[in-house]
Amino acid sequence: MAPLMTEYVKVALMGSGYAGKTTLIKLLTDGVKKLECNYQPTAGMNCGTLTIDANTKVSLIEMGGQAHFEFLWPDFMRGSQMVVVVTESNPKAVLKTRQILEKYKTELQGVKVIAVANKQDIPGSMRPESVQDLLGVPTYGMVAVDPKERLNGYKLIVNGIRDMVQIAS
Ligand SMILES: Nc1nc2c(ncn2[C@@H]2O[C@H](COP(=O)(O)OP(=O)(O)OP(=O)(O)O)[C@@H](O)[C@H]2O)c(=O)[nH]1
Ligand SMILES: [Mg+2]
Repeated sequence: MAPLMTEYVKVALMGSGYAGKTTLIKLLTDGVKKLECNYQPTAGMNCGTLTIDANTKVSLIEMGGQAHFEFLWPDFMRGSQMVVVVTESNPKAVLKTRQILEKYKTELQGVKVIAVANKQDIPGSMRPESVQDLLGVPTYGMVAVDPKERLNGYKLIVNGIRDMVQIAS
């Protein structure tokens, strides 16, 4: 019998510091009931694994968002099959995220890109549709600190990679 190979899909999370990338990885990969709320900037990179089915796993790789780690981003982007841009949903943060997408458009060519409009629980947040208008990539609302959002986040990743791998439904 031929051995079944597990296929790893590399998905990179990018975006400014404080956007919620580490929180999103925890939401998706740990079985935790309550998510930590104290901010510890990610140094360099961080990763987690998401099991999709018997043959498919996703490596979620976070690129630390603080400016002094930005030199690492181009390599991570080019080595990924999908990039999820995580942004806070206030106008200032969204415009900053738009600049990031503009700056790295060459590296992102040929890479599937989606955006997560995170922290929708904060009053005055922009709606995902408005964030999408500014960013120009498919954008989904998220509250990464809310464990009830786990399934939404999972679906977002699975639907994003669906056209790249065979997923048992
Ligand atoms: N209110 C609210 N806070 C959130 C949400 N998601 C994350 N946070 C908080 O925002 C802060 C930053 O979250 P992180 O996940 O550490 O941000 P990051 O993108 O990994 O930051 P870097 O590692 O520096 O790039 C933490 O205090 C989180 O608890 C959310 O949906 N709502
Ligand atoms: Mg982080």
